[in-house]
Amino acid sequence: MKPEKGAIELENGVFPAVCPLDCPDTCGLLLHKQNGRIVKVEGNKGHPITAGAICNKVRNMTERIYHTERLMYPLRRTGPKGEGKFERISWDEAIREIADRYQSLIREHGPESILPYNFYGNMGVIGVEGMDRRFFNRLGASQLLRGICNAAGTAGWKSTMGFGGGTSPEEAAEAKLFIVWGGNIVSTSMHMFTLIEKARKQGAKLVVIDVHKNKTGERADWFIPLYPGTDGALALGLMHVLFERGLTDGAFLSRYTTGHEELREHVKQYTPEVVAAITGVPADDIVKLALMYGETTPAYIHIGNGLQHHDNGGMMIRTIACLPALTGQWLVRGGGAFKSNGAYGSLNGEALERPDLRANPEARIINMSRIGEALLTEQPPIRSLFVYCSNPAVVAPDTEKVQRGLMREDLFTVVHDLFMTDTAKYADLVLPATSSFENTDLYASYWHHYVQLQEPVIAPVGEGKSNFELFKRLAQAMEFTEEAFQESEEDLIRQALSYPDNPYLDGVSLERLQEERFVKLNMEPQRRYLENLGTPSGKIELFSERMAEAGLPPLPTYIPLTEGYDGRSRPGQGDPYPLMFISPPNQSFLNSTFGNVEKLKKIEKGPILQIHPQDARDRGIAEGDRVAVWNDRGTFEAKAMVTDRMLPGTVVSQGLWWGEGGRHRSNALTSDKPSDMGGGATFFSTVVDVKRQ
Ligand SMILES: Nc1nc2c(c(=O)[nH]1)N[C@H]1C(S)=C(S)[C@@H](COP(=O)(O)OP(=O)(O)OC[C@H]3O[C@@H](n4cnc5c(=O)[nH]c(N)nc54)[C@H](O)[C@@H]3O)O[C@H]1N2
Ligand SMILES: Nc1nc2c(c(=O)[nH]1)N[C@H]1C(S)=C(S)[C@@H](COP(=O)(O)OP(=O)(O)OC[C@H]3O[C@@H](n4cnc5c(=O)[nH]c(N)nc54)[C@H](O)[C@@H]3O)O[C@H]1N2
Ligand code: SF4
Ligand SMILES: [Mo]
Repeated sequence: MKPEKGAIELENGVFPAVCPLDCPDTCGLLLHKQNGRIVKVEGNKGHPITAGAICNKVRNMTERIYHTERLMYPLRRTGPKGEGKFERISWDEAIREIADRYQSLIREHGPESILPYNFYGNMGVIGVEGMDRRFFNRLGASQLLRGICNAAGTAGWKSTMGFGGGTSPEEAAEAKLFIVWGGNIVSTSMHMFTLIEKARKQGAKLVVIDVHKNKTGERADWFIPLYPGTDGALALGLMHVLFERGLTDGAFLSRYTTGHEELREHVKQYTPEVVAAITGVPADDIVKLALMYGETTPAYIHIGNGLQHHDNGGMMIRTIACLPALTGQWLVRGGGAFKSNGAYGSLNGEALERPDLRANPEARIINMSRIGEALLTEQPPIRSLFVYCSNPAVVAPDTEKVQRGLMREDLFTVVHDLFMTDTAKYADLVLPATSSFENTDLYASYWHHYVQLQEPVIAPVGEGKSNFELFKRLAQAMEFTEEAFQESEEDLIRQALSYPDNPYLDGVSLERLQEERFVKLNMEPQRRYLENLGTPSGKIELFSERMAEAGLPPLPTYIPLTEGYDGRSRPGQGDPYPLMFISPPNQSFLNSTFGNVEKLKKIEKGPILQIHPQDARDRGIAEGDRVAVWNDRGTFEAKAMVTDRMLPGTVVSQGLWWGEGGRHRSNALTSDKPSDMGGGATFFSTVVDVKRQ
């Protein structure tokens, strides 16, 4: 479909758009406009991968865009922090106040007293990796380590594979065996599930390995439950059987990997019996799965986010990433693995973010997953926080600590969002943001290979401003005169796409995006994929010197969780809290986004705690009881669902709920301890107990 020129001025029509949410699918959309308002959001059938199907969340996007509680103008706090009392002010006043406060903070305490805090509430790169980054670089603010989502897994994957990309969806569709490992793709990447369903019609099989039978597990040919954080041991057990049964590809191992002889010796200890005792997966099933994996080709592994949110998450993903190399599946079309395909579409970050504008490149780095701790203890103190595209009072680990940090009277907090989120309630200034359909921006998927452009379809709602416009105005107020602050969205898009270091971007241009809407990356270089890996040896590193240098075992190794149990120390035997608490996303929200849309909240039926009949019985808990889940960090309230979807000892609650005085924040319980690699968050390595309320 060709772009409609000036969609924003047209009262009626159907206009192309992109889903802005942090979801691998990055669907192509069509927006139906009547009398100047979007009345319907549907999938764009022209998109080669998403092909017109979209999730229920985004079908209901108008409920969010035209929500009665959408912020309409800037606000200044009038009541105590957290209470939510504000007065209307003008944009000029808001911008002036920020600039004045920043100038005096910089004078008195230096620019590192200011910290930006953002994530991917909107995936548009111009808004979250563009003018905003330029502004904070030029300011010299403290730097943010954005590791809350996938840092551990990325580090683990890269230690084995070097390059941050794996099997393409078009190829994965041809697999005969799909292993979805620690992910819930029915809810979180629905088009991947559609590809699997098509392949199953041709006889392919789906195995799901998870700590609870999620919606994907329900639909699997074989669901394998295991104890949290033990997947590394399971993968090593599979390797043990693959070597023992002669199911490894010696030619592949010799040519493309380091350390396969050492690995063969090393995995002798991980017998099915040893691994069964660690994981809770019966020894026979371990052998059966290994044979299935070793004898089916193409075999594809889809690695979800669940694994890397453990304190041994980097190593678990490093270990699983070794499996396709053992069987040579990387050379089979449709085989291999996926953790993220983000690296294929990587843009020119230096041109976008302009680190050269920073006078203090050594400015301190604050880990976003430890924001509570940082606000409470960092020295010299963080004196100002600028939050955008994120809701840390709900999504960050240890929210009780985050809340205490945000309550600090001497902290000057600005929040830019579409809604009065739990975080915004603690702000001194709250600024209204536009939705992505009101902006120009560029979107690349971290799963498929199509780049897309969003052009504004409706005028800004209320006095909302895009991130781009906001930071451009702030730069003016701070009297930043560099050319970088004069440029337009189109300028930044051109700069982002001009990146000779990434051959996959060859031929993708703004003009083509305007003309064609979906522009495929140039996947030609993928043919040389294995010759070109970014590890120190250039090979798949089964043995990694870098791991050893970092003080970790150089060969993939099972490392038990430090918070939680590993099968040897069963719940109730030594741990102060006997249950492991897993809090993955639900289907109807996108992280905390949509957590204020009544229609979607109803579908999810409120915060629910899934608890095993045995654990429920021990505590006198029955179906539907109100329960409190607690540990030293805090309490989370939910309704009990008694179910045997998990092994005893694991409880699960899906969805990042907010509002209602924070009673339903699952992150009240989670630890802000960083993961073993990459400084990632460890949400799922959490022990708790449960009682009836
Ligand atoms: N509907 C919806 N879609 C989303 C999101 C959303 O919030 N809602 N969020 C988006 C984002 S930001 C991301 S990062 C992705 C995440 O999407 P996925 O990659 O699918 O990951 P999660 O949904 O976090 O699923 C984690 C799964 O891991 C399981 N798990 C936890 N611990 C372990 C373990 O030790 N071993 C194993 N084998 N399994 C374990 C959990 O039970 C859960 O089923 O989804 C994106 N898409
Ligand atoms: N317990 C637990 N916690 C988790 C997870 C989990 O599985 N379990 N998952 C983690 C993961 S994987 C992730 S990625 C994080 C995600 O955490 P966040 O990145 O904080 O994601 P959201 O909760 O969706 O919050 C995004 C906010 O951005 C706002 N927003 C949207 N568009 C714009 C815009 O254009 N401009 C501005 N200024 N604001 C905008 C939205 O209104 C919303 O309030 O959560 C993490 N937290
Ligand atoms: S959230 Fe994911 S599945 Fe839903 S429309 Fe957006 S990209 Fe598509
Ligand atoms: Mo994420």
